Amino acid sequence: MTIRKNQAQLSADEKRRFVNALLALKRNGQYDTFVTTHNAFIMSDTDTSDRVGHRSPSFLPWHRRFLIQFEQALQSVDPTVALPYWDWTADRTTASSLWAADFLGGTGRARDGQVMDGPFAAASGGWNINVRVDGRGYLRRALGSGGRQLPTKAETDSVLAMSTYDAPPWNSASDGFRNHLEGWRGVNLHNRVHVWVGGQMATGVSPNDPVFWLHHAFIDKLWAQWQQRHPASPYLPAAGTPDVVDLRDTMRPWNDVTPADMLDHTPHYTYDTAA
Ligand SMILES: [Cu+2]
Repeated sequence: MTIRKNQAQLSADEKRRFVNALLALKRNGQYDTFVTTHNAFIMSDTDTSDRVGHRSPSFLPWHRRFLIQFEQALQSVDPTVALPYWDWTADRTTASSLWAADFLGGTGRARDGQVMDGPFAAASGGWNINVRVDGRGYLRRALGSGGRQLPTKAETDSVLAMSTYDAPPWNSASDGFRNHLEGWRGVNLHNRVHVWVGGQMATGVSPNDPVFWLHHAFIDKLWAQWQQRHPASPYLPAAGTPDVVDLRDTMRPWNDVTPADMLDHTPHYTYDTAA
């Protein structure tokens, strides 16, 4: 059974196995296919046309399915590995163990943003940035640059309190839980974390930084917490919405999975704490 744990609670051995599985997927080419898929959806999801992965109700079930597929790829390398999550309301500084050299490595150097330590530093030789939006082939970060702050627990709780899943026009202008969690409106949770990390994480090729998976695993956990808090609040819209994935519509690129199939995470994994 897959149990997703808080990254701060991982043992040294669990960190080592997770890192090694990431490096193995990078070597065999599978890792970059996930970056390519994510970027294709970022480029095609728009507020006024067909939208699936982002700025739409299916942001949450789409990323849940995407993470399950990635976790299964990791487990094909090492069956003991599960995706950890990063609770950025708690581990909110650059001094967090998340950014230590035995895990993800730290921020980028001032000159060019290049990450200089940890297993994903360019000098390690195992983490070329191949799927990229500019010429730079090395991992970059600028953690908290410009004095940016990660979302607080209080800000996150204010979004978890929203009882409506999503609302017309079902895009980046919507009110409701999904768009506030995604961050196009209000206190801004998910989008702000991408910007706080900086580097590739602030672009469409964000999965180039392994912290992408830990960030989205926490977003996924927040969705589960919201469901527990609002058991009578359904996924919306239910049916008949142009350009938007309704409850029982299939989602690209898989075409065999619907939001309804993704509402319950427990057949796939559980969390270390009550969700
Ligand atoms: Cu994201």
